[in-house]
Amino acid sequence: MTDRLRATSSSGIGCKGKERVAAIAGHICPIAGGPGDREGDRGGGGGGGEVSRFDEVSLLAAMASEEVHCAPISAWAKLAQAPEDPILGVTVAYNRDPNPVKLNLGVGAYRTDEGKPYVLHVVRRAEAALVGDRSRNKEYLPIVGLAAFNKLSRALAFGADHPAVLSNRIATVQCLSGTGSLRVGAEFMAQHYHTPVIYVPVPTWGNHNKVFPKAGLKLLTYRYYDPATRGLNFAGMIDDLQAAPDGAVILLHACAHNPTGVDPLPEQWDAIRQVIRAKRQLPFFDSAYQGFASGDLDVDAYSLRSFAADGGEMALAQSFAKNMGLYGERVGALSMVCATPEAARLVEGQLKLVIRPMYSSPPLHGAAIVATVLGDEKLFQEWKVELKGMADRIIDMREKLYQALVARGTPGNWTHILKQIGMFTFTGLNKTQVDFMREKYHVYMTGDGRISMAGLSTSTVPRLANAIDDAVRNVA
Ligand code: KET
Repeated sequence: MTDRLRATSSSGIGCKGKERVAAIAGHICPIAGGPGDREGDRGGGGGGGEVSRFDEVSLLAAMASEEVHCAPISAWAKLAQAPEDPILGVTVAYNRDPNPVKLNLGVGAYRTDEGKPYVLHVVRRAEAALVGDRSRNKEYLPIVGLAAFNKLSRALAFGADHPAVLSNRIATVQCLSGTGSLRVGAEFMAQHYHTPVIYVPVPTWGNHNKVFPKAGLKLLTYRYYDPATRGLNFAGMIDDLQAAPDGAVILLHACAHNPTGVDPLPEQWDAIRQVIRAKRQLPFFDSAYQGFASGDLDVDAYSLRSFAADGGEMALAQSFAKNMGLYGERVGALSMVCATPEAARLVEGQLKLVIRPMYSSPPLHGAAIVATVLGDEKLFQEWKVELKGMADRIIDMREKLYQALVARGTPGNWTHILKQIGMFTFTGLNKTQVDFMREKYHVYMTGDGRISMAGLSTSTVPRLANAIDDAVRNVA
């Protein structure tokens, strides 16, 4: 009997048609040459093989006509119900809500003032050029991704003339957006770094708490946000970094800290850097918002560049989801800044060993868009204008929401809406108030009281202000 037939007949175990299957299988075996007829098994050109395949088809047809009933017991029946993701699950709940005035301020995704998703003009133009270029093909990228994309991404983060860039001390690999870059970096560190422990700020982007332990790093925290001042707990942060072990990995948000919108000032960054360097810790930057915080790519790269300038080693996970609006294209890069070009070469080799068995090589289209925009001086300048336009619209929404709350006399101090930076406002609203706003006003935000300012528009500000006002006055 062929292996395939054996598999087919055994799949009927516990079913009504089992005997029938066995009878048919038994009838076929002699025709197929019987057990052990390997030539017939392979159907390798011999007449036996041909007959076997023919009868296999008859067998399947017979089984189908026999009404084989399997008991409806799933291998997965005992699985626990998985919770929705705290951020992406907000969109799931929003999509289920039939109310036409519903408002999604959960996920950090930019919307126009008409509340519509926005595809940047430079992206459309780059795509048109790519589609029109008949010399392009769809071959696999190398494991490390598109070379031009890696070079340009590195230059965007660190500056094209940065000594680390010019001396080939940075290993850059294209990854699946920011999350994929974090994960590949973390997997690499878990395997090869001498102190596989990572410290993340409290609070931090929720997925950090999952990505790093999944990759095998031990997750610990340092103080960051002070709810009393709604600002940075600078002293607490410095103390905790001092107390962390020498060599530990320290996760830092390059700019526009998510979810708090609170960033260290340049002089605070310098002090943070001195502690980290003195303790030979390894800074791992997450840069998901370059250009979104201030509207200026260079200003937002201050932290990265100051760490790179002192010659120490560091890691960077870079995302083009927000600043080029390429969310679903999954474009990002992991850069490992190393002490020597030789170390960078070794790191790149090992990163390839992480990537190949995970997803083999990254996708082409989004990286080609980024490389086209960054590599063309005219498109690059236009991108900067569009980026500034997006950042300015968010800043305008901060002003409008603040004014709307002041106009309503909403109890509390709301100046943090103006002071916080980037896509999000960390409102200070509690979970009960968040749930109340969802129930009564169909306003959706994350359970920690974070709202995506980029999802707000001139016409929806009054609705949000009414909801906040009601929640603050009437829900404890
Ligand atoms: N880092 C940070 C700090 C971050 O806010 C996000 C996304 C990412 C990385 C990952 O982005 P990617 O799309 O993998 O490049 N944050 C928003 C979306 C999400 O949660 O996935 C958010 O906080 O709403």
